[in-house]
Amino acid sequence: MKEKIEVLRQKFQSQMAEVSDDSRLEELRLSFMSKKGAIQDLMKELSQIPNDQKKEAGQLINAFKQEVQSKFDEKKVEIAALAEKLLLDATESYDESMPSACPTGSYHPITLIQRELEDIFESMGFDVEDYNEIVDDYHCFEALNIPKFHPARDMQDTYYLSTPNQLLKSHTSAAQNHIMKKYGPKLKESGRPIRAVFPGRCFRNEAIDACHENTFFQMEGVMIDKDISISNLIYFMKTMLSEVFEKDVTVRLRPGFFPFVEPGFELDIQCLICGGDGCPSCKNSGWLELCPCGMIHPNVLKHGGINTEENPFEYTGFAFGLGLTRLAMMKYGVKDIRVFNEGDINALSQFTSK
Ligand code: FA5
Repeated sequence: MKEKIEVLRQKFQSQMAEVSDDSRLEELRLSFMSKKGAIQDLMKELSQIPNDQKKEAGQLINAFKQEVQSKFDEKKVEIAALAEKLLLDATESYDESMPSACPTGSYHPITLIQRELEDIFESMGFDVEDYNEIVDDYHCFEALNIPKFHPARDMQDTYYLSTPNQLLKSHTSAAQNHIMKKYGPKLKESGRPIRAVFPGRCFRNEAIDACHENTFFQMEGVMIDKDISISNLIYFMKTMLSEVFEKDVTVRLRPGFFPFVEPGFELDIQCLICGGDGCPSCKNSGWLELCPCGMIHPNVLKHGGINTEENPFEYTGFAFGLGLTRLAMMKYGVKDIRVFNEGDINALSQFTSK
């Protein structure tokens, strides 16, 4: 056994001398230390050795194994140090005298709350989707059962591009049609319900005040399957709000009109800035409109290719359009929505996620 180990040691040392990077080191480690490696072969040979020599042979193998392992550890440190040196040499502008504690940036509060919500919805099986900021009239309005000259368009006056038919999306609902077309086939082929949230920046030609901006964020969500009802909608809204605020918040559900849902609701949250007494953040009403929602209108499901003319109620679903910027106001106690777009680093860098 002694001789065999010595031969192996020589082989190991000569191969190790050639190694200069991590991947080659790992290859060598496997060829010696893995279950099919050279040291394991030695262990197998132990069974053929006479009993009175077994103990000594076992100790020799173990000592060799430890020796090999420590050489690997040393080499790993050596390779890392070399890589760092090469990097420093390559960075010509490296200045050792620079202070090490450079100020770091922070995430915008809307990004923080958006990510938090994405995590919450992902944990409930929702896909997170992205969508364009420039959309066409069909996606923003027509596919949502808002034909040309419908009065509901007045509430969502937005900015139109000089390119015909192109506009800045006034709500995240503009992505509903795209989501239905993307996930509809899977719903029909394998029965996988459509569950998706899609956050995004929205634009409106709006009179700006403490709770209205012309550029703000929403997060839309849809769930479509057979037999989806208002109970499903209420369950998801409650779960989401209790996770975000980590405490009971007072909400109210009242009827709301949106041409793309039937029935439609307004979900309001009691203002967390004034506790419901009334302040500029809630337009002195004590309540803040946060998350309109409802059961998706049959025409919208038809536009999305989910239901057909012959079977217009095969699938049902709910949709909601959460005001992300307003949610951030409530979560972080920001009294004026304009703070979010002003770009004041002192104001924006105070927030952290939970
Ligand atoms: C809509 O935008 C609908 N698309 C929402 C919807 C989706 C209804 C799905 C039903 C089903 P609304 O215009 O109310 O609805 O806006 C939704 C939320 O966005 C509001 O509750 C509010 O929180 C926020 N929001 C709307 N306008 C502004 C604004 N100018 N500034 C800041 N937040 C706004």
